[in-house]
Amino acid sequence: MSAVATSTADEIRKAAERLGFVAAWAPAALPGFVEQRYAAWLAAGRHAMMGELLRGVEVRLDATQRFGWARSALVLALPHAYPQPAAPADDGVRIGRVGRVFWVREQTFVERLARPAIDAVKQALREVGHRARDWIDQGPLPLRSHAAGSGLGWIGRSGMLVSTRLGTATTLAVLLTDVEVEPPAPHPDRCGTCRRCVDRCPTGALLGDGTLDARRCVSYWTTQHPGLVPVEAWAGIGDWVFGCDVCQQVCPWNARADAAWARYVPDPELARPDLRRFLAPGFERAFAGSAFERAGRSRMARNALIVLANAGDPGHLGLVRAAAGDADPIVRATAAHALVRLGDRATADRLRADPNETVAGEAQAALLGAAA
Ligand code: B12
Ligand code: SF4
Ligand code: SF4
Repeated sequence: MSAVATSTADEIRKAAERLGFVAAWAPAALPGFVEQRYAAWLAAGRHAMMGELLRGVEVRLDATQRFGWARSALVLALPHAYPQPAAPADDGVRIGRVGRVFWVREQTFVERLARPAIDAVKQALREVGHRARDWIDQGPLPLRSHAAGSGLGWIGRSGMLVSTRLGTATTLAVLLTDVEVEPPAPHPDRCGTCRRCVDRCPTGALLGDGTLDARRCVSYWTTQHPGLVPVEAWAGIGDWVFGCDVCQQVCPWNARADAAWARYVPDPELARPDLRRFLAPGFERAFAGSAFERAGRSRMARNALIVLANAGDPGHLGLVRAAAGDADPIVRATAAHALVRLGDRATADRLRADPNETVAGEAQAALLGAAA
């Protein structure tokens, strides 16, 4: 745990822990090798189409450039090892899996929920004359690097921050502050000879050095990638309709992790969603405030069609045929491939005459691909 220099820092950490966070201090500045790793990752194109990761890299990796007052980072982890809720007992098409972190509804699953607690920590700092600025989730600060710098855990071969107590199921936030702290002792790497995550990743995305190639990662394709998902990536996606947890499910440090922040309440409709709801009207209302809503209906309908195609059950053809008439060309183009996979070439053939060039081209490619 962090060897903080001041009793103020210790008091603030305890205040954060009373609010439900697992908290630890790190220096604001990151070790030089973090930037080298990050730059090498970008140079190799491993960020796929996540262009935002390229922006403002210097500031991203050295927050003290923009916030000259910053001396430390208070790392706040919220555990989310809540159990999977039972699927609703209806006739829904609940064959898609969702990454555990996305089972709570509140957008951006931590921002709204955690905001009052984070503001309370900031207020505690203000009361003792210190300033702070926060970053939660998708912001530009490299949250895992700050967390590794705080000694809360280590960067596993899965790329995740791993803690012996909490496993990998933690959502991270960081407060930059002007509190002076001593650098804590780094957490020893406890992966040892284990390589389960690397070996079991369905797409070989993990490189073995704690980084991944997003161009191969199911989580990237299903949550971040805009537009069409190339058919070559479909097999790896399997039944993951949003996110992917395989590299965490196989991690031995998750076997006993069961801590969950009290305000996290997993929603059965998010943990095992009815795929029909991604393809029918009313998506925004059904998934208001969820990570699905943030991703948007087009991506979720696309993902649902891929899962339906991968399931290979012609009983789902009715849903896929309806998607062939969807207003969204990404959905129609994905439907063309799904139709062919489920054995309905006739409807796919009609899409060759679609007024949208991409849809017509994908229908043609799907039919030719199946014939080859
Ligand atoms: C882009 C992104 C993604 C991308 C790329 C992921 C990746 N591995 O790079 C995609 C879409 C694939 C993704 C997937 C997931 N993500 Co994501 N993602 C992010 C985001 C926004 C930026 C990550 C980033 O900059 N990646 C680029 C790489 C190169 O940087 P990095 O991962 O930080 O790696 C650095 C460290 O490992 C450091 N390092 C290595 N060793 C050491 C040692 C020390 C001592 C130090 C100081 C540093 C250090 O060197 C690397 C280079 O700088 C962060 C939020 C944030 N702002 O940080 C969430 C975040 C990393 N994601 C998170 C989650 C939960 C997920 C998923 C589990 C979601 C899911 N179920 O599908 C998967 C897990 C995939 C995986 N195995 O990593 C959590 C991780 C929590 C944790 N306990 O680790 C974060 C922190 C969000 C949050 N608020 O909690 N994600
Ligand atoms: S999230 Fe899934 S695809 Fe991505 S690295 Fe982990 S196991 Fe592989
Ligand atoms: S599965 Fe094994 S190698 Fe991967 S992060 Fe967990 S302990 Fe480390």
